[in-house]
Parts: sequence; structure tokens; C-alpha cells
Amino acid sequence: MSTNANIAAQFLAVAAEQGSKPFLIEHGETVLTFADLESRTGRLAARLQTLGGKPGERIVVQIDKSPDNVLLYLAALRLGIIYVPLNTAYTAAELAYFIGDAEPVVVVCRPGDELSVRELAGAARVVTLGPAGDGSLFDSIPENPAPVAHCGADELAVILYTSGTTGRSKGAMLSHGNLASNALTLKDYWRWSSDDVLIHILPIYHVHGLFVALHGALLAGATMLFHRGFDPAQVIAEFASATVLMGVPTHYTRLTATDHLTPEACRSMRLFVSGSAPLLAEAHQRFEEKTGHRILERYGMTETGMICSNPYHAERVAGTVGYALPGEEVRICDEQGSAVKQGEPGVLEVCGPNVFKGYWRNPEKTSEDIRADGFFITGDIATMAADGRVTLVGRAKDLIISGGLNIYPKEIEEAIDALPGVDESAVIGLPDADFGEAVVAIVAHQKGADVQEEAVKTALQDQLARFKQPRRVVVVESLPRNAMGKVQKAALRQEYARLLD
Ligand code: MCA
Ligand code: AMP
Repeated sequence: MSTNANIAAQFLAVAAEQGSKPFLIEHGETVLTFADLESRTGRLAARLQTLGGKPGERIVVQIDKSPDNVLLYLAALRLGIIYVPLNTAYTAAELAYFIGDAEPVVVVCRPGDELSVRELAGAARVVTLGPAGDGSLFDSIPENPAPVAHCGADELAVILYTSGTTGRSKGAMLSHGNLASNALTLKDYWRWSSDDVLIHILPIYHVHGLFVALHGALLAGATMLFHRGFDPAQVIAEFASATVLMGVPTHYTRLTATDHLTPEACRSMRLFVSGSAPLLAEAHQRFEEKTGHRILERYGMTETGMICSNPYHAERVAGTVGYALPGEEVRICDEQGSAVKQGEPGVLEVCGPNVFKGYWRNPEKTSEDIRADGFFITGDIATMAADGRVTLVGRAKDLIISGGLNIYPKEIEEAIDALPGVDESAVIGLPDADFGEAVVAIVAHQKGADVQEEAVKTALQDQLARFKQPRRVVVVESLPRNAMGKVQKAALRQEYARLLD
């Protein structure tokens, strides 16, 4: 039989070498050792089997971050069931869409959401898991562990939903091979070792926290100091016993804003990684002034994992995302996919073992976004220097990134346009000191209709996750359009640039 490409097998092999060393520490207490991973994920995988879980089926998970959530993820990988994690901020209306699309056999939700989730879940079994390990998932855990399923490299491990320009989220299908290749590349590139101690502050339903951070620690056999939320003072207090931190730019600007961030506080740290959103050169410099450390900025996407990274040993240049990672090929193209002249801006395309298997049950969108030669069209506009260093200069896609969370305006515009009295709307991102960008809606009312800011905000509350809801709604008579009839969002961004000051 060929070797097992199940990424859980790789994690468990590393765990076996680490024995009783702490794997997950919370508030200074060891919650899980590496040795616990084999037994705990084995029995939890067996529990998922009793719920009807099997390879190739889906498990949808919308729960708070906890050590048990980490175990549940690893148990799903072990069983070969496809793990579908969801942002806890999604409303019931959003969840209904994901469940309808993913057609899971099991849904795991927070205990308080059980009744509403049961109404949406159809034939799926619904079990609960709370932040203290409470809930029905642990009601009857079998004694005998389930074996690690044998998976090929192309078999799916995870589906991650990523919002789309069409307004509906698409499920990006990631295989065991996709996840393993990216994790192994980053382990070498960032010099992970079993001596590392990672401060884990990110949510574990997106690529950054679930793959880049968690997989890194698991493959290296490194200990994690686990945080369920982000408190800058608590994180800085842990620097003395840690070596690595990963965060989005909002984390770094909030850390820099405290008085406790000093070179002395960071003396045992070796690596600060930033990504998911642009890190302003000024934020980069302020962090270096306060700590003596240069943040390592990298760039990635849900569909591809990490694509580019600043180097570990050579120069980390603020405002750039570094070089294509080993094993990946990056090119800068025009809309037809032909390479632009060196140094000119164009759309960044990437090819490699990290590129996903396509969008779940959406072959049309898959073939639009992955070219026949295997290159994935990211929709990010970049330039590449003669030595291969990449700088992101814009986005071809209409995307807002707020605090590292991606928000596609179309979805919000569709919700607003359906409200009484609304003619049309344009949702834009305006600069925000904390989140980088904040969501603002410009709404044109129908002739004679009375549309009020507060009424629009209230109407969106049950429909959209909190982070997508507009900070401000500006009601206007009409939206500016260009000669082609397209709404001029750039003009709106300029006109309302000071709205949030
Ligand atoms: C919280 N709020 C937000 C956001 N987060 N609003 C807009 N954008 C956000 N990102 C809202 C809350 O609902 C609350 O609303 C108010 O802001 C204040 O919340 P606060 O307590 O300050 O927020 P927080 O809990 O401290 O969260 C901020 C955060 C968090 C820690 C920056 O957003 C976060 O963890 N972001 C990281 C997301 C991430 O993992 N991204 C990676 C995606 P109210 O008070 O009105 O109720 S993966 C990716 O992008 C690619 C692949 C890559 O390259 O990594
Ligand atoms: P997601 O939709 O969550 O997969 O987010 C991927 C997008 O985040 C990319 O297409 C970029 O637009 C953005 N992104 C990720 N890392 C960076 C970075 N270091 N700088 C700027 N944008 C980034």
C-alpha cells in the first residue's frame, strides 16, 4: 500500500517523538501533551464515526476557540471526514447557506445555538461543544480509537468558505497534499524547530490560525501558548517564555500602542510573522523601533495557503511580501494570462502543490479561476522586481479587509438593495487606524422614499455577521457612474475619505 498522505498521520508521528512534552498550554497550565494527541483524537474520531462520519462526508463546525476545538479538527482529519470550519460571527441566515451547500452529515455548534441549528440542519446530526469541553459531543466517547484513515494526497481534508465577488461564498477544497506541502515548506523557510514556543492568538476557522500557525507547531513538535482572544498585555507578558508570534496587522498595531512593548520584553522571541492584510510600512517601522525586531510579512490566500514570504535570514523589506515560496511559481500577468513586462503591475498568478482542488460543486467558477496550465488567478495586483521580490499594489477584486477578515461588498450590497425604499448601494472600505479598513455603505434611495441610516443598520443585524455590518450608512440621491455605467467606487472612497475621522 502507498504511504499514507493523511496529514494527521504526519502530525501524530511528530507527536509520538515528543512524548509527554506540553503541546498546548493555557494560562500557564498544560492542557494537552503531545502524547495526549494520539489517544484523544483516536477516541474523538471514533465518536464522529458513531455520528455517521466517514471519509469524504462533511462535518460543519461553528464553535468557540478551545483546546477541544483543536482536538476535534485533528480527529476529523484522522477519520478522513472533510472539516468545514465557520466563523463564529456568522448569523443563522449565513449558517443556513453553508449547511445547504456543504450538505454535512454532522454539525457541531455551540450549546446555546443547538435549537436554531437543528432547524437548519436537515438530515445532519447536530452535537454541541462548549468552551469548557461541555456539550453533547463528549456525551458518549467510545473506548476504542478509530485508526488513522488512509488518504491519497489529492483527497480532501478541509473545505474553507471564502466570500466571492458574486455575493455567495464558495467552498475552497483543500486536499491533504495541499496542506502538507505548504506546512512543510513553511517549517523549513521559517526555521521551525521543536524548541519553538508559539503564542497562538488567531481564530482557528481561517487559514492563518488553523494552518499557518497550528500546522507549524504540530509539524515542528513545538509547544503552543493558547489564547482564545487577543489581549495585548497578556500576550506581551508571555513573550518571555515564547519564540514565535503570528498575527494580522491589527494585532501588531495594538501591541505597538501599549507601553509594555520593549526589547527586554521580547528577548526570547525569534520571529514575528504578519499577514492576511497589508502591513503599513509605518507600522512595520514603529514595531522595529519599539522591539528591535523586524516583522516578517508573508502573503497568502484561502485557495492556496501561503504564496510569498519575506526571507528568514536575508532582508525583510517593509511594504513587500518577499519571494515565491520554494516549490511554487509566481507570475504577474495581464487579464489574458500573458506575462507583463518585468516591473509592471499585473495580476499575480500562482502554481504549485499548494493550489487548491477547486470550488466545491462549482466547476464553472473553478475553471474561471484556475487556468489550463494550473496557475490560479489570485485577483491581487502586484509587481515583481528583477530578483523576484513581490510587492502587492492593489486588488483587481472588489474586496475589503477589516482586521484581517475579508469582506466582499457584493454580499452586503445585495442585502441592502433588497430593503424597502432602496434603489441601489455601493459598499466601500475606508481607512481605519485599528482594522486597516472599515465597511461603509453609500445607499441611493428610490424617488420619494425615506431611507434612514439607523433603519438600514438595524435591518442588516440578523442577516450579516457583525464584522460585515457597515460602520456608517450614507443615504444619497444617486451613485456616481462612469461612461460605461459602472459605479465609481474610487470616486466614492475619495469623497468620503474623512467620514470616519
Ligand atoms: C471584531 N470586530 C470587527 C473585527 N473583529 N469588526 C470588523 N472587522 C474585524 N476584523 C467587531 C466586534 O464584533 C465588535 O463589535 C468590535 O469590532 C470590537 O471588537 P474587539 O473586541 O475590538 O475585537 P477583537 O475581538 O479584539 O477582534 C479583533 C481581532 C480579530 C483580534 C483583530 O478581528 C481577529 O482575530 N482578526 C483576525 C482574523 C483572521 O484570522 N484573519 C485571517 C484570515 P461590537 O462591539 O460592535 O459588537 S486567513 C487570510 O486572510 C489569508 C489566507 C492569509 O493570508 O492569512
Ligand atoms: P482570503 O480571502 O481570506 O483568502 O484572503 C486572501 C487575501 O488577503 C489575498 O488575496 C490578499 O488580498 C490578502 N492578503 C493576504 N496577505 C496579505 C498581505 N501580507 N498583504 C496584503 N494583502 C494580503
